Amino acid sequence: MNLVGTQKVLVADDDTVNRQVLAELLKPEYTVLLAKNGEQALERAARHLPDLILLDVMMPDMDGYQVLRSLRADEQTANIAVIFISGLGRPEDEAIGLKMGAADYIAKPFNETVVMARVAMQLQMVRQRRMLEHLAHVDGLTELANRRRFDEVYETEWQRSRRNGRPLSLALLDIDSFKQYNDHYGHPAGDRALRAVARAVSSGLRRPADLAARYGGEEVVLLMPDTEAAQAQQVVSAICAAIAALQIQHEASSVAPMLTVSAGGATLNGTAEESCSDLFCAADTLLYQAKKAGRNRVLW
Ligand code: GH3
Ligand code: MG
Ligand code: MG
Ligand code: MG
Repeated sequence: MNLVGTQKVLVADDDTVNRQVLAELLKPEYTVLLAKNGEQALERAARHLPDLILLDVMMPDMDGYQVLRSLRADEQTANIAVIFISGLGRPEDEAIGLKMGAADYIAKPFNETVVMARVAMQLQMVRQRRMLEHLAHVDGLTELANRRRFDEVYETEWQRSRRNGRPLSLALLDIDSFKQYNDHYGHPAGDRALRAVARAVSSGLRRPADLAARYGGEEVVLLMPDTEAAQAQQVVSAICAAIAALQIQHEASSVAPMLTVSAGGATLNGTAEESCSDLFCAADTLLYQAKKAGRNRVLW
């Protein structure tokens, strides 16, 4: 996530001089992208996902209003901040732009200092919004997604799987004898072990759409869209093996002299009549059975 580093600004204007003046103005502080018409603006926005778009209103073929509507209609670009920069300078024009969802409106001819100040203010708000989203979605200790994030993604992926008939795999991982680990090595060591486990889980995921979230204290849930049971089970087994291979010493474990995990997994096969809590319950039941059967194993 782009919380630090240079922010990207896309300037979309059919007037060559305007484009150049704005580019020169912004270049010392930001990465500047240029588009000379609406179509190019949409293409560059989708490809580069800029933090902010300075968007001319009057352009031939596709005007700025249409560009903004198309941006909002596409999930990927829907939240990109847009400042209209327009020769239409009446208060009514400004009101129209803001009602459409533009973050700000600058009338031409523009004052360079004011443009820079307004751009800086919008980019500051973009950073703050990203930071809040990060805090709302990420678990502070492990840096995995948190349960709130998991619930959102799970709902979306479950619906998608029902719609397109593709499999959806879910697994629950739980550290074995972790209470004894804390009792034996202390809570701070437990936290470090938990972070190491989280890193191993993250590195073990194969696809960008896979999600690992901290579901409870020492429980991690894995969501693997479009993944068959056999394939998902392989991923989870490899993750469990990688965790054991970390060789985190655990003398007090009832299982092995090192930290191990147990896992239960289940796969929704698109056509099934189950609810999303059924899939979760199936994985949870198998986790319970994995514990009962002696821990340090994966059941599907
Ligand atoms: P089992 O093999 O059956 O899973 O046994 P367990 O001891 O791991 O299971 P249990 O659910 O009884 O205990 C989980 C322990 O995880 C209890 C708690 O002290 C520890 N735990 C939960 N969250 C954290 C955390 O954030 N940091 C640390 N250090 N420990 C945690
Ligand atoms: Mg124009
Ligand atoms: Mg537990
Ligand atoms: Mg446990």
